[in-house]
Amino acid sequence: MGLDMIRKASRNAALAAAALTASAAAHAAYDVDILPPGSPIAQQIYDLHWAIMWVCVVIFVIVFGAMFYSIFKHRKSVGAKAAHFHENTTVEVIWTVIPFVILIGMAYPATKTVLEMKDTANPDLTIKVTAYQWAWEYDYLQDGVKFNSLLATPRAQIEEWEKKGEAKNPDYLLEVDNPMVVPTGKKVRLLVTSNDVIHGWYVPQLGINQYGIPGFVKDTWFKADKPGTYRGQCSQICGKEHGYMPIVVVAKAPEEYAAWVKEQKAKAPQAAAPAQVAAGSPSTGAVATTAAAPAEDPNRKWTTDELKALGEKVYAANCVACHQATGKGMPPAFPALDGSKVVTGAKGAQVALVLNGKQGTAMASFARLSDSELAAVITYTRTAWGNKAGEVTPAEIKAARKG
Ligand code: HEC
Ligand SMILES: [Cu+2]
Repeated sequence: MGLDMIRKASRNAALAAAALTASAAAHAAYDVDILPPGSPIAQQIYDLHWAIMWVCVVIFVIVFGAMFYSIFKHRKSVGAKAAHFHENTTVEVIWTVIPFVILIGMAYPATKTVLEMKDTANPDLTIKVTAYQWAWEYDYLQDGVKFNSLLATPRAQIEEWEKKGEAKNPDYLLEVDNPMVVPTGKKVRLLVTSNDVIHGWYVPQLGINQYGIPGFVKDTWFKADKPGTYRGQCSQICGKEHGYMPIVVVAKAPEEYAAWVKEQKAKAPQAAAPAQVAAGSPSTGAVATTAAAPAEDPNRKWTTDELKALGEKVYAANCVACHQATGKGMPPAFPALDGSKVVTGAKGAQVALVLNGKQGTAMASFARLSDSELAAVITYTRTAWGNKAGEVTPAEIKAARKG
C-alpha cells in the first residue's frame, strides 16, 4: 500500500530532521513528540499521527508556496494584468480528485486502526475497571484479584500545608497506591464501567481512552510490548477531584505477573472462586451499582488504636477532599464532621449514611470499602478532633450491610 511508503518516508524524514537538530540525545528534553508508544495500537496511532502530520506539511508548503509565489510574481506594481476567464474543467477536476485521493489515503489506514482497536476477541486476561468519584477499582476476572487504586500523592503536598512552593514528587499527581499490574505480551481486555458519573480510562502510551459510563460496560484492549510503567488520568470531567484520579499500569514479565497474583491473593484471600469469563465479546448491559467489598479475614480482632490508625489513612484517601483533614468540611457544601451530631450520635445512623451515601448529594456510598476499612474510618471520625464517641467494629459494619 502506498501508505506504508508514506509512513516510512515520514519516519525517515523525521529521523533526518532529528539528525539535523544535532546531538538528539542531548536535546531529548526538548523533543516535540507524543509519548513513545507501549502497545501495538499505540504504535499504529503514533505512525498515523506522523504520517498525517507530514501530509499536512506537504500540502501546507505547496498551497502557501503557490499562493505567495503568485502574489509576488503577479503584483500590480510590476504591471501584471488579471486574466479574465470563467470555469476551467481541467483545473476543477484536478482540485477535486487530488484532495479526494489524499483523504481516502488517510482514511484507509485510520479506519483499519479503529477496527483493530475495537477487536477485543480472544483476550488472554480480562480486567473489569469500575470508576468511582474518585478512584478506580480493578477486578481481575480470571485471577480473582480485586482492589482499589487511589491517588498516592499526599494531600499535604498538593495543598502545600507545610510551606508554599515545596518540592513535588517526580510523578506528582500521576502516582497511585495500587497500580494495575499486567503481563507483557498478553492481550488484556478491559471491561470499563462506572459507579456514578462518566469517567474516562485514559493511558496514552497504551493507546486507550475509554469512557466509563454508569449502566453500561464498554470493552477495549491493549497489549504491553515491554515491561514498564504507563501513566494516565481520568479523561472526563467527573467532578471536584477529577484531576486527582490518576491511572498507573505496570507491565511485568508473565512469571513476575504470576508471582504478583499469588502475593495479592495471600494479602486479601478472596472467598469466592473467580468467575470464569469466556473469550469473545461481552454482552453489554446494566451493571449492579453496589460493588461488593473486598473479602478479608473475618476473625481478625482489631484494637481501637489499630482501627484509628487505619481509619486515618482511609479518611485521608477517601474523605479529606470534601470533609477536610481538620474535619471542618467546607460548609455549606460539605458539612463539618468535627462536632457533627451524626458523627457523635448513634452508631446506626452514621454507619448507614457512610455505607449507603445520601441520594441526591455528593455524599456517595462507600460500600466498596471493606468492613474493617469502614469500621476504621468511622471510628476515626468519631474520635478525631473534638469528637469523643465510641468505636465501631467490623462486625457491626458486616451486620449493617446485611440489614
Ligand atoms: C464528594 C464529597 C464527599 C466525600 C468524598 C465524602 N463526603 Fe461525607 N458528606 C458529603 C456531603 C455533601 C454531606 C452532606 C449530605 C447531606 O446533605 O446530608 C456529607 C455528610 C457526611 C456525614 C454526615 C455529617 C452530618 O453532620 O450531617 C458523615 C458522617 C460523612 N459525610 C462521612 C464521610 C466519610 C466517613 C467519608 C469518607 C469515607 C466521606 N463522608 C466522604 C460529601 C462527601
Ligand atoms: Cu473521573
